[in-house]
Amino acid sequence: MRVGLFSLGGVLLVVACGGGGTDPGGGGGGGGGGGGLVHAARVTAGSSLVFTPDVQTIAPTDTIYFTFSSAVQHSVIFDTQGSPAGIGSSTNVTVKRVFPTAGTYLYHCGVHGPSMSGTIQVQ
Ligand SMILES: [Cu+2]
Repeated sequence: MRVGLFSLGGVLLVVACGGGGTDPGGGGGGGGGGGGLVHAARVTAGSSLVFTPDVQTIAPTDTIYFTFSSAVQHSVIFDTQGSPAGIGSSTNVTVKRVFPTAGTYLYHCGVHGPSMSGTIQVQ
């Protein structure tokens, strides 16, 4: 679990990601009901060979969490120039990425190929 310290106007806030274990945001959507300082979205891949949602829309500098929620191996390979680093083949993991620049970012799973693909819309 990650604990961050933010100093806001002289008030010291401790923001802990909600939920249990190592999954940031737990069942929430990130932010944990604390300050609402982090804008986040999630894409999940489980035992079905799809990314859900297959099109996710975020704002520039938002954080997106890729969660591989089962024992089935997945990876993320970004196909669009200017994308953040890809995610290596793994199971039961959550990895966060930030997209600083507006654009349309295509990606696919390196394990299951182009039939398992998705899009991040940053606008
Ligand atoms: Cu996959």
